[in-house]
Parts: sequence; C-alpha cells; structure tokens
Amino acid sequence: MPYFDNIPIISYEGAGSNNPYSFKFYNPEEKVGGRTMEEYLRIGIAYWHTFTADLSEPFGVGTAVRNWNHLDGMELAKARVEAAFEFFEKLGVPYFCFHDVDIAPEGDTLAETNKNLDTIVPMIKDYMKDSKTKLLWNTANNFTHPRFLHGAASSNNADVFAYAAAKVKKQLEVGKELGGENYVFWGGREGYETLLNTDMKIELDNLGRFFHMAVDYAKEIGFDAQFLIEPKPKEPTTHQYDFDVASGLAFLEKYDLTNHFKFNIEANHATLAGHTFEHELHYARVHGVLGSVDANQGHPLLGWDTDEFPTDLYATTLAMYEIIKNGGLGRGGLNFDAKVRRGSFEQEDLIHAHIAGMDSFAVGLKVAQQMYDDRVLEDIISERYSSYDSGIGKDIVDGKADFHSLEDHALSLKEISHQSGRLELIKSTMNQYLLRVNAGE
Ligand code: XLS
Ligand code: CA
Ligand code: CA
Repeated sequence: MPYFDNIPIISYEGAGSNNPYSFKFYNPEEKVGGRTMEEYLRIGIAYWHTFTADLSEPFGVGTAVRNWNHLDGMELAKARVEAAFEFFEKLGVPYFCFHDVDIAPEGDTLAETNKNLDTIVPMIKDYMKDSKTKLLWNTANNFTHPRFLHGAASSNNADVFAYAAAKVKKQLEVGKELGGENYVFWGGREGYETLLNTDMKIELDNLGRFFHMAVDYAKEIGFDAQFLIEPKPKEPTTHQYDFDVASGLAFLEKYDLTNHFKFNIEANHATLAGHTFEHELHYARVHGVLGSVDANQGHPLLGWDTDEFPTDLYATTLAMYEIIKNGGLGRGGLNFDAKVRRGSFEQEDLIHAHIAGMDSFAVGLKVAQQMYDDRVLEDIISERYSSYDSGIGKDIVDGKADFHSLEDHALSLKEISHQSGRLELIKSTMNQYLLRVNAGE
C-alpha cells in the first residue's frame, strides 16, 4: 500500500518556485566545488524520528497522525519499511540510519528480538535492491528499555554489560548484511547521575573494554564500517562520558582506540555542551576525526535536546565551511536527526521538514564554497597569524625557541602592536555572500 500517495516526487524548481513540494536550493545534480550537491551533502534520513516516533514529549502524548498507525507489532514494522522506502524515493535521498528498535519491535526475550530483526532486515535488504538509498549507519538502542536504567556498557550490572554487547553484536551483523558505511555509538546512558553511588573508574574502563570488543568482532566478521562516537554532554544522564569531541578524543587516546574511531557530530549536542556546531566540527577536523554529522539544530531559548530540522543558514554555512575544509565527509553524511514539531502532526509535514533541511544545507554549501574559493576567511586568518611566519614566531613554531630566547626577545620589545580582529567586517562580508549567492550572483 502506498503511504505517501498524495506526495509527488520532489524535484528542484529553483528559488522562485511557490510549489511547497519542490526544492528551492537543493539541486542534486548541480556541481559545487567539483562535486554534485548529492555527492557533497550525502543526506540521510533518521528512521526513528520520521517513521517510528509519535511526537510525544515529557508533557504530552504523541500527536503524529500517520497512515500506518492503525497497525501494531510486526505488521507495523513492515508497514514502516514500505513507508520509509516510498519516502526515500519521493525525496531522492541517498542514505538512511536506524537503531535496532526503530525497525523491529523488541520481543520478550533477546532471542525473540533477534528473530524479529531477522524478518525485517531481509525485507529492508530487498527494498534496497530497487532503491538508490543506502545505509549510512545503524546502531543499537541501549538506553530506552528499563534494563538500561543504570547504563549499558557503563552499568554497575555485568548482566546488562553482556546484554548491551549482544545487542551491538547483532547490529554489527545487521550493518554488514545491509552494507552500512558507518556504525554509531551514542552513549545513551553511558554516564552517571551522582558520584554518591558511582565508581567512575570501573565504568570508564568497562566502556573502553566494550569498544575493543566491538572493534574485534567487526574485524572477525569482516564488517569494515567506520566506527563513530557521537558525543553529547548530558541527557539522559547528568554527566555523559562522551561530553564533546575533545573529551571523546582523550578517552580514545587513553584506551588506545584512536585508530578505530571517528566522530559523529550532532549540532544540538554541540550547543548543549556549550559549544557552537562549527566548534565541534572544527575540533574534529583539525584532529582528523570528523566522520559524520547529525544535522539538526537546538532552540537557543531551550536548554534541552529539541532536535529541530536545520533552518539557520548561518549555522549551515559555517558547518559546510568546515566540511569543505575537511575535503567532504568521506564515508559520512548529513543525517537529519531531527523531528517535526509536535504541532506539525500531519504526515506531509515530514516532507516539508526534509525539504527545509535539505535546502538549508544546499544554501550553506553554496555560500561556504564561494567564501572558500574567494579565501574570505583564509586570507584574514593567515594574515592574523603572520607573526609566526618569521622571526621569533617562526622560531616558536619550528621548536627553536626556549624561555631564554623568548625572554631576550621580550626585553628587546619597545611596544607590542596589534592588528584589529575586524569581526564586524567579517560578519557583514558573510551576510553579503549569503545574499549574493542566493540571488544567483
Ligand atoms: C540522541 C542521539 C541519538 C543518536 C543515535 O540524543 O542523538 O539519536 O544519534 O543513538
Ligand atoms: Ca544524534
Ligand atoms: Ca539530539
């Protein structure tokens, strides 16, 4: 049965179009920086927000009206697969992502859960044969079920550690079966609420052990996906262990895992950590660990994880600037880990939301590429650091300076002269690019 019967195939009609069922800026074929937009952006759809979630939140029940809602159990799971592949085709997206529990219901036992997956995964594989949409990443949901109330790999309970491992083992097999390009570890409840009852050392060590076992098992079955850690500072626990890229990287170094992991960076998690989205992307990029992106946005007035569709063109431009400087996302992509607002309960809102997100990143890509080509920020930044190109600055970066030579230099200075940071000029130039590129100039 068709689930999006009344929705046409969405194609690019340009910025002047009034057709809500069209892309205004996302033109998959259009070349930007030597690649098509489709190749550059590598858009992915998050199964959980789009096909599984009902838009419930802590203050209210679900509001989503979906024409698969009358079904339940495995029938519902199968309908969602059909709906998903129809939806992917309408938008022409190259990727999707899921957790185990998004695609198949949990059974009463682990064996039953695996059996449910063994029915749905071949069905997805079959649909993938006739679809261009591929698996960007999958993951295990080791946070929703009550068994994970004290965490998963960082639980105080070894039985839960084992259960979590079994679920990841299964998802590594599923990822291999479906040709997943990456595999994500988001530390759902890998963190703690209070030190009053927590042994942080054993929890962190166990987390390190868990990741090594996952690396070993993927190797054993020949699953060569890129492993990604997805940092988040809080929610659901008060202190999540993968706080941000910097702390995640320190963890990987301590546990000798740097060769096996990169990062999946989510915009809303960056802002929850007190960073900007571009800060996290930049930090990962300069350390060579920018793997993939969960493209969404938080709300500046709300202190929680609102997972909105990305529409802030400043943010998408600065994000794409980092991605361009990274030489693209490699095997990663832009997964819309985003949900329509609770008031946007109609099924067609799912399409409008994805169009909004795809158009916003298309704008970001075009503006950022133009700025990059014109070396707008590059020239300003290299000029700003030019004191390290010669003299004492060069000695510092070449490792030739020490506290003696630095003291001599400081004593010889009559005055220290500065250049302006020109921030307002830079921001108005960026506005100029945003408006110019989108006026087609
Ligand atoms: C939740 C996370 C989650 C991960 C995948 O905040 O964003 O959805 O992306 O488990
Ligand atoms: Ca995410
Ligand atoms: Ca989130």
